[in-house]
Amino acid sequence: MERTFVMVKPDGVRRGLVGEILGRFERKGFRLVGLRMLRIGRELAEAHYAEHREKPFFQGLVEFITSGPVVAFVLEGPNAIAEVRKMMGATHPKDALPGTIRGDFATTIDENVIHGSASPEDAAREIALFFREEELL
Ligand code: RTP
Ligand code: MG
Repeated sequence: MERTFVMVKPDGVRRGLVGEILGRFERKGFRLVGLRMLRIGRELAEAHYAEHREKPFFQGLVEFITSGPVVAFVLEGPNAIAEVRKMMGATHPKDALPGTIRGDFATTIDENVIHGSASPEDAAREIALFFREEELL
């Protein structure tokens, strides 16, 4: 069993894709163990994307992720981290296959609809950034 952190980004919420995206993971068989809707502040955005602090796209990424509400959730299941990344598709939607979330719903790398943890270390760190232990059921 593994837990992963997933987030529908502001473009996905704005476009009304929350139900579609949550539904795909539920139908796949992952268990929803935590869920919250929030507007991310600059501090949390910079902590969440700390690995990209020195990248040229960092400021734009922080602007975007704080531009509107997101829906953050934790999923649990066998190989949840890798499976969720597979269902999300490649970072750049031009490389994401049809049938994946980014392949089906995104066209640009800046607004690519969804985030999912990339490793067990990232999952643990990101879950702790967004949820208190008692919020995970
Ligand atoms: P995420 O963290 O959002 O789930 O995306 P990811 O793991 O697939 O990609 P990552 O390398 O962690 O990049 C985080 C987000 O930064 C934006 N990005 N822009 N312009 C660029 O070259 C570039 N590279 C990355 C994307 O929006 C990506 O989702
Ligand atoms: Mg990433």
